[in-house]
Amino acid sequence: KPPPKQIKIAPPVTTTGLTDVDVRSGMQVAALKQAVTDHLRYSIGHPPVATTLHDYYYALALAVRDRMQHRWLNTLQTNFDLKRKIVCYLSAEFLMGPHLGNNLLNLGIEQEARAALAELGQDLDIVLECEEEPGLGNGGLGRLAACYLDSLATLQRPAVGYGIRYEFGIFDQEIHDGWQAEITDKWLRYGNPWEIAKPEVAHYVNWGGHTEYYRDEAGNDRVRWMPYRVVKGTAYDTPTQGYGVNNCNTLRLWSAEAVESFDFQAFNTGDYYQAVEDKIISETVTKVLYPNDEPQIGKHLRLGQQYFFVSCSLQNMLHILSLSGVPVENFAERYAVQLNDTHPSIGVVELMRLLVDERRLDWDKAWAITVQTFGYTNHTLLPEALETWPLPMFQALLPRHLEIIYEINRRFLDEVRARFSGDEARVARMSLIGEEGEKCVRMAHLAAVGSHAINGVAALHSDLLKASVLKDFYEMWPERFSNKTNGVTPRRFLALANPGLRALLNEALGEQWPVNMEQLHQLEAKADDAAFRRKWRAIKEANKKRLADYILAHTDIELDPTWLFDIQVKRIHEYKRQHLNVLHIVTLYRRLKENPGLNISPRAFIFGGKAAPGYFMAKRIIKLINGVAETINADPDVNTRMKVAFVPNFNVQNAQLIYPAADLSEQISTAGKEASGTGNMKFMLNGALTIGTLDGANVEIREEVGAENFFLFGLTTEEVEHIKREGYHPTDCIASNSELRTVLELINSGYFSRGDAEVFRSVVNNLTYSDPFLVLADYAAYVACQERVSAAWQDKENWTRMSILNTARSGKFSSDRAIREYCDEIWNVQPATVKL
Ligand code: GLG
Repeated sequence: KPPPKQIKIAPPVTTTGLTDVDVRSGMQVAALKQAVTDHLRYSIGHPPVATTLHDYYYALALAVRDRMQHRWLNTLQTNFDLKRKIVCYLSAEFLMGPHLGNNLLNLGIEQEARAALAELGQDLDIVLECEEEPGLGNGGLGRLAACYLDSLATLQRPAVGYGIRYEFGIFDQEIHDGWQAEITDKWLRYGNPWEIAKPEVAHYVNWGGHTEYYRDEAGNDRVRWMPYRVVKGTAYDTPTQGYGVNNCNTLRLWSAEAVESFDFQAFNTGDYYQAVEDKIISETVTKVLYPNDEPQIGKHLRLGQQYFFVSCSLQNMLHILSLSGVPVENFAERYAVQLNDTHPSIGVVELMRLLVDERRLDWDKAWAITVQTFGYTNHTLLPEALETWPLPMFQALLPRHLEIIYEINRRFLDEVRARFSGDEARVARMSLIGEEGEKCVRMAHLAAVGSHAINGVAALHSDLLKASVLKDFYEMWPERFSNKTNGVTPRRFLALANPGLRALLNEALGEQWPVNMEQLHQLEAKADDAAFRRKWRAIKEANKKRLADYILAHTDIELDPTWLFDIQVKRIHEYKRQHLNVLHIVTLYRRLKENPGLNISPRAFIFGGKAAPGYFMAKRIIKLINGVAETINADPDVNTRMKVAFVPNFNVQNAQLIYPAADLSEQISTAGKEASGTGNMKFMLNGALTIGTLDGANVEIREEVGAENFFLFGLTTEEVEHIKREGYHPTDCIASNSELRTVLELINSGYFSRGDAEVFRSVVNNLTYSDPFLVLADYAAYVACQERVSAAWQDKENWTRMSILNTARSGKFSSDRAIREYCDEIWNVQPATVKL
């Protein structure tokens, strides 16, 4: 039969004269306005009398998503047609932050949306505040994954972010009487306009049980995994739009459900109540994000989460591969899979299982594919953060994987013995199984053995990685190691967060800088232009006013935007040393009390950050900051020259107000402990000067901006190690520094805790008798460095010059640079332009 004639159907015309194509994809004000109105009516369905501000947010979000949908589908089709290699970024965390503002920016329709809402009587800025941000991450690691998705799309690289759709993300932090209180993050409560549920995209994940051996038709010995339970993972897709391009990639998050027709007969009792219980247990898997940043948590369910999302993701890749008719042997030519820390490193074993047990490839072929596929990024050297799983727990959950690990290990250790014959100590050190104390699986070793590329996240960290945690692996495979210094997206953290500066940069440099951050170097010439400096200062002051308003609304603390804004925002952790910052504040306070005429630069000390709910010392540090704030802010002797504020619930949304308002960025971790830091980069982008140690990416920030524009203090990594080797005695620091002694005594006396001397005893004792992060050893240098800051602030013009130079020289820290390096040196993934 001849094919039916193609009939052209004219798009229906709405009463406004817009075609429905326009209403779904038009980028002009009229189309957007009509789209919002339509979504209010057809998607949300409240009568005008019940329409809320949130409804406007939701309707605009849906209208924006429609515009992305078009681009997203074209991207998927283009990738499929061109059979391009795809980056699969596996991460247990994606800290995306609010989507609406960012998507408007990346689509280039902010002004149009603003005007469309205005015609409907709404203010875009107020509507933007309605968004509940998806807090599916703890801190730097999760936010890095989000920045990388932004750059991948912007650089037109085919990519999928694979992760977990936690029903509850990172807890909301409230401050009650100075203490942190954790509130469940019910982010899905009012729906999520950005995700598209794909219930038909589902994979089944096994748990527990045992393995059986059998002989296949060809006479080969094979293994069958007889699980105790099966959980179903379904996909939820969030399109991630590139900036100024049509490319729109996918963030695919897996949600766990029960398999009701659990049809392994031996286990199927047909009991309805059992089935409901099964549903509850299954759904638990993706219920909540573990709120631990650095230390590993070692919980059964956490391993379950990791295996769940990794298995779904790898099955999904195999499924798509066979859809496109590519043989499984070509897996590594089509997928570059990156392990964001060891959390997804069970993927190495799972891919082996899928290839050997299910696709019946022979071991060597499967192993070659696996190693060629994976890359591993290490994010920390802290021993307490390196993941290991006790063997009994691992065996109970993943019996087949443990067998495969033993086989990987057997072959690997043979290789080690062949290379380093007679060195049994090395063999024991490198084994995938730790034997000292409780036997365990070492996930970093697994990731290193199963990946062709291993990288750290800043130059110093990559060097330390090769010299410490993965030294033996570096000696075995030096060619696998490289550095990929972290980066942050200038779209969200400069263009979106700092519209004032964006306008000035557009005026001075044109509009290409958000995708070509090296152009910022052209600002260097402007640093000597007094009129430009005036504009620069006015923008900074307006940003400080904006933050001061926010802080007043959320804490009742009033800050003066003409003061120096000295800011430390990040997770609360002893190695990040928020308490060192506090010691300086108390020092300054005492000096002012004793010498009221002292000439200091008036300063607002601003903190923000969450503590892991079970981290005793971190929670005390929050209480200490708030105690010191309460005392100082209420003291008329000093509060015209210094104040302290703790911004509750630090998240991506308020971070966008905080970074642009900073004059001084606190990056004061113990040298060798902060792998990179990325907040340091966000501050620099926005023209803050850094006070910092030679740690993580601070080293490279200082290199880029020049030593004269950076406030350096403190022990180096080698000095820290030396002191620790020699035996560190914090009491010596106290004995030789009477000011430090007085400061500690004041804190210990109950002065900052309404007379209760118990509250901070543990903090002071810890510093006095143990001080594992050398706070006291760096105290004097830090205080002296802060005096240099104070003096530098007095020279407004020069401070502004330095501020401009910080932004001008921040180009290296764009995530575009980082992603180009990953694509060229690890993933071998090329750009693919998407046309509409
Ligand atoms: C880690 C490190 C940070 C690093 C981040 C991203 O502690 O120093 O910047 O990953 O690589 N847990 C983290 O946030």
